[in-house]
Amino acid sequence: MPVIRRLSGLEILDSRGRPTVQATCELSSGVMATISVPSGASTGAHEAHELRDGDPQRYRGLGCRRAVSHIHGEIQAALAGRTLYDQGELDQSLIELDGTADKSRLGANAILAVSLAFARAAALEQGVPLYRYFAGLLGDGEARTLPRPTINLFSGGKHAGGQVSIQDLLLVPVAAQTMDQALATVVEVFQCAAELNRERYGVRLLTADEGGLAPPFPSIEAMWDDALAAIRRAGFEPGREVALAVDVASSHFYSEGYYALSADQRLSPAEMIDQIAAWLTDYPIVSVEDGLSEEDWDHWPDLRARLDGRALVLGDDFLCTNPARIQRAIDSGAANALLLKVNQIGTLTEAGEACQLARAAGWHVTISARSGETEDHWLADLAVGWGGDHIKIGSITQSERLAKYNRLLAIEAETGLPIR
Ligand code: 2PG
Ligand code: MG
Repeated sequence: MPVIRRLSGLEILDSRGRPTVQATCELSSGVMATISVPSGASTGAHEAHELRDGDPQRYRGLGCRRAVSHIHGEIQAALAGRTLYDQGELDQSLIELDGTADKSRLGANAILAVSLAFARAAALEQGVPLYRYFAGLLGDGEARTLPRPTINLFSGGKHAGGQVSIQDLLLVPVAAQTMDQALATVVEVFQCAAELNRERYGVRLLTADEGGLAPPFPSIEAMWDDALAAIRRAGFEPGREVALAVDVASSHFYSEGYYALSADQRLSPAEMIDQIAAWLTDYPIVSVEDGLSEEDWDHWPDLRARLDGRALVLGDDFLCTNPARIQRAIDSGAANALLLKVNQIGTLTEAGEACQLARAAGWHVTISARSGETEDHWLADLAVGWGGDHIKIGSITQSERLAKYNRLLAIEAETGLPIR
């Protein structure tokens, strides 16, 4: 059983140049592991609390020195020297030590960094790859499939200049049989889309927070049309070989009961659902994330009923990887898929509960990165270990994203597992 000898933290920078938290966990066996946590931009209102320093003179208030000091300080003092039965016991101790519902005292960033660093150290101590350690948290320790990637092509909303309100248009390489084929397919479509952007808008390859292209589309439909044109130009058949997914991220343009989809479109929830259904008729969309706002509980069941059997109704900000919100959504028939982001809830154990709850309800699970990422690639192991149906990492242009795609390629080469 692992005994923590030492914990330390470090403030590092994420892919947007904003501070985030790295933690190192040393066990009494001498095994040491370091891990870093991501951070979002289009965050849900019900996410666990990232502790930031608030000093406007330093990183515009976003410093993480306080969170880091909790790792060396209070958390280490409480945990060092204790024999921990397992991940569950560690995470429960962290939750109790913090004592708040949203982890705001010690910081969800500090708590998650320790939770994950312990996981990586425990996997090393057990001599198993990280994906097998994760698989052991929810099941028998066997990984059986690789997740199918959903990969950002175009970006809008809070991840780009807001030129279109919806946040991510993603490619889903539905015919790919291997991770290698999936990536080769998407890279080809991406290159064709970049060429099209140059021809239509005269812009060279400029990318948004997650590496997606973000030209000045005149409308949302122009963005969908360009995606289809790029798929065709790359020699693939839209729908049969490459489908589309969307993160509408609609909480960010919802206010007082209306969705400000564009300058001249202020839609009621029913009109918003009609609009999404119309996109599904015109384009091969297989997954719709946050089609409605995180507070619009009344209308999510209508959205699900309308899209059932056609596309996944995926909750991100809406569910916040929070077991209580997921249970409410299951009970009210409000969604049928969970976007799982470990830092929305703050420990591996609670994220695991969220995953199992969704699975038990027959839901689909997409394991997701954040817009602020680091070069760490534990997310790939998590998606394999927890049997994610899809993984959402971002585009294929930036190393904080590619670290995870490359890790998936390495796991594929090592295990020969099939893609879902
Ligand atoms: C999302 C994520 C990732 P963020 O909304 O799904 O794309 O964005 O990390 O900014 O919340
Ligand atoms: Mg989202």
